[in-house]
Amino acid sequence: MLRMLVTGGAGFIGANFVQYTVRHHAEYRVRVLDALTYAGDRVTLRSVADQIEFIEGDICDRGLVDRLVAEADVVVHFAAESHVDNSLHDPEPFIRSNVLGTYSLLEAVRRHGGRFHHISTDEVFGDLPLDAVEKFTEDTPYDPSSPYSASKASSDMLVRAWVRSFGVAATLSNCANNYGPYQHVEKFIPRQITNVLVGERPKLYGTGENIREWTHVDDHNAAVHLILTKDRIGETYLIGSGDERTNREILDLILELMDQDPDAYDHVPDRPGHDLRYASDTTKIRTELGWKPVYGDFRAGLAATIAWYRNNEWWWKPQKDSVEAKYKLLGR
Ligand code: NAD
Ligand code: TDX
Repeated sequence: MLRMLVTGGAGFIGANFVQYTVRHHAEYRVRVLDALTYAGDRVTLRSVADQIEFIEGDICDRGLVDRLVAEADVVVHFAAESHVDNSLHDPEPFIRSNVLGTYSLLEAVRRHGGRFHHISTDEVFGDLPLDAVEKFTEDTPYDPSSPYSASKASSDMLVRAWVRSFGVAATLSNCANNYGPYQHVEKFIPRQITNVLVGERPKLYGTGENIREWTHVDDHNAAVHLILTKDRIGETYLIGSGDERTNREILDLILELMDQDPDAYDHVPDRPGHDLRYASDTTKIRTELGWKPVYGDFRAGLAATIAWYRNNEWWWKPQKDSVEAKYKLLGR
């Protein structure tokens, strides 16, 4: 058995990763380290609670991290502040958790050895014009726009430096926008679905022409597992479905799938510095590692996600009012 430490395992992607690992990878004994911020909830792991160990704690707690890393063979690092709008309102937690937290983990891995995989985002590259065919590659220079993406870019740079200078056995992946069950209601797709469910109108930032490349969370997590099976230390892989859509298209589809009027939504003021388009060239992970997304049909994946939110109100409802109150203050 390999001992795996998953940071941020009570959040959206981390919890799906832990569930996926328990279901498909019996070779790992999983331990989760999560600070249970507003974005993390133990209840998200209840279906696997008996098969994992959960530790409530902060990745910036150097003593705790040192002990847990010493007891792990593999560390998969998801923990982060993850919402762009929050970073525009208050950047500090982003610098702390995303930069200092990653530093604290890297120092522990430097001392104790073991494999480290760092989860990052395509937002580190900045954005692409709306009308271009160009995509990000692993060699695209970093050019982050928001405090969130700047903090993730910093963490990626730290990982690369620790590989080169200290020989830390790390890999990195930069994934496109994820969707699926257990995504926090502050994020675009869950916010609009749950708005419809509570009788609020969905909210579209600006013109709605911004483009994202939506990738199912299980496809992301399958890619991470594939990377873990290979010893390509120091390598970075882009992950993305290739399915690019404007925000307005996504909203149209949500309204259609939820039997709403096509114009039953509000335009709200745009996000400051709003990135226009993200799109990743995923040739490297497809050809080197043989990864390809299983969730090819976005419409079906979105319908399943809508059904999940419909059936799991107990999970998201407690957060909904406070999230909307926060958006109201931001005017969005
Ligand atoms: P999330 O906000 O849903 O979950 C983050 C988790 O990390 C929460 O459980 C939270 O409690 C925990 N956490 C935060 N700060 C912590 C700290 N200091 N110590 C310990 N735990 C802490 O985020 P997510 O959407 O699941 O994203 C997970 C990772 O994937 C992040 O690194 C993010 O940058 C990256 N990513 C996300 C997306 C996406 O579309 N959501 C896409 C690409 C990459
Ligand atoms: O109410 C909304 N209306 C709206 O039009 C919200 C919340 C968002 N939007 C727009 C902004 C973006 O163009 O939808 C798009 C997606 O927004 P988010 O869900 O906030 O995602 P994004 O900013 O693209 O970042 C996400 O993908 C990359 C994740 O939150 C990051 O953690 C990840 O790194």
